[in-house]
Amino acid sequence: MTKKGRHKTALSEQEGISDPEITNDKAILKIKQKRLLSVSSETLVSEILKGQVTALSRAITLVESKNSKHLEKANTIIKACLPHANKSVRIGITGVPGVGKSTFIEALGKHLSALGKKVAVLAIDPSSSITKGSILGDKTRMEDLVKDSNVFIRPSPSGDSLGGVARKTRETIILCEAAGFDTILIETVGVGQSETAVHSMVDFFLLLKLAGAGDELQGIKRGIIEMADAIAINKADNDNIKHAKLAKVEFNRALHLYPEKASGWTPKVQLCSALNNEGISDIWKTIEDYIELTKENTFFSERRQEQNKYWLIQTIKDNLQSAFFNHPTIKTALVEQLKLIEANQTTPFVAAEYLLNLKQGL
Ligand SMILES: Nc1nc2c(ncn2[C@@H]2O[C@H](COP(=O)(O)OP(=O)(O)OP(=O)(O)O)[C@@H](O)[C@H]2O)c(=O)[nH]1
Ligand SMILES: [Mg+2]
Repeated sequence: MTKKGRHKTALSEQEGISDPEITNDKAILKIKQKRLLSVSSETLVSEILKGQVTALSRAITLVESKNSKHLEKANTIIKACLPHANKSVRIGITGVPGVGKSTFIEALGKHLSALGKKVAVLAIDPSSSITKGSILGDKTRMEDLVKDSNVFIRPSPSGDSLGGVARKTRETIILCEAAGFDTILIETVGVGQSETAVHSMVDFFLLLKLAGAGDELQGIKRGIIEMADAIAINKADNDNIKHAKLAKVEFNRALHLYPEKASGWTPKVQLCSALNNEGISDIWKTIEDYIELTKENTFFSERRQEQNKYWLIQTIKDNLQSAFFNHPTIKTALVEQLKLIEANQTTPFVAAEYLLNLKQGL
């Protein structure tokens, strides 16, 4: 199309204009970082405990920062918030891209807000740092929820490793709880390892599914079904209802094949339409039933203890790993050893031993 022709129809795109200087990313980051250190930890903690979301957001930014001064401050804040945390229900929501997680969270969030609950929505999506997909998507898809004063939405932190992102999310949960949020919803895309990370930080794990043409169980990892406390078949609306009902039968049958859960809970399969707001209150009722049962049989608190122990070990592993691989001497030596392996001049075991010994002497 010629330049002239572009303006003839309202449907044609206009050429973009460059960002004005004021939105220079680096400048904004610099200003934000300065601002973060200007408020004392004590002030932030007392504001968080009063439920002020600006302070909460700032503290989360400190948690997510890579700057060591920020992290030191973040640790002080988390420590002060810990005695006020733990008083919430943490729910993990997973499913393949496009299944309707964000739409579901919007519907559930509105339902909970109407019940007078305070809801924090977090996301674990290590891929978002590359694609920015979840941030953009959730901002547009959770439009109503963003405006709700009972709801706090924080997009996924960017991180290089799932371990790093997961640790930040766990600490963010503590801050949100201290700020009075009683229901924490954590969205994660059901591909890769992120659902295992989410499972190890929530009380209830909900798997969203779509009804297909009778091959529901194909292509789902066994592990994900085993983790699920409930399966919600979403988009059970219009022409899809028949398929959804059949899928429900099939999932129920499949769930019977799994051993009984340590929680004493029998996983449920339910239908919903997040878009039409149908089935949402039933799913919430299921979650409430689960919480009641597991609090009664003490599984709820035992599981949280187990999760804390798991995260202690996990954090040590993460730290050791990054201290090892980020050490400049090791970085250089690793490249050399990899070359030797390629040239068949050493074995992986000999090379590993050499590198580990090298690190010990550093
Ligand atoms: N018909 C129907 N469409 C739905 C329903 N829930 C979500 N959708 C549509 O499905 C599409 C994807 O929904 P999202 O909520 O963005 O899905 P998601 O799982 O969060 O996707 P990712 O964040 O990309 O992983 C959107 O176009 C929604 O409008 C539903 O219950 N019924
Ligand atoms: Mg989404």
